[in-house]
Amino acid sequence: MQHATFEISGMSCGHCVKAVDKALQQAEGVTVEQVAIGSATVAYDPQQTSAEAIAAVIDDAGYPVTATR
Ligand SMILES: [Cu+2]
Repeated sequence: MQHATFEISGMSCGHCVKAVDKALQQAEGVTVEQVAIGSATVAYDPQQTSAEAIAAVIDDAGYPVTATR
């Protein structure tokens, strides 16, 4: 498993945290480690997904990813 942390804009409350968490939980190959306002940290299987694909999942949930590390 690899790890990635995403900095996310547009998150302002617990609802946003839940929305991002839910989107990540549904993404294949992703284990959510922590979601907070403005960031998310996950572990992922590089055979099933990539940091870019996970960032796209967060974007699609309505919260633009501003940085990945
Ligand atoms: Cu919110």
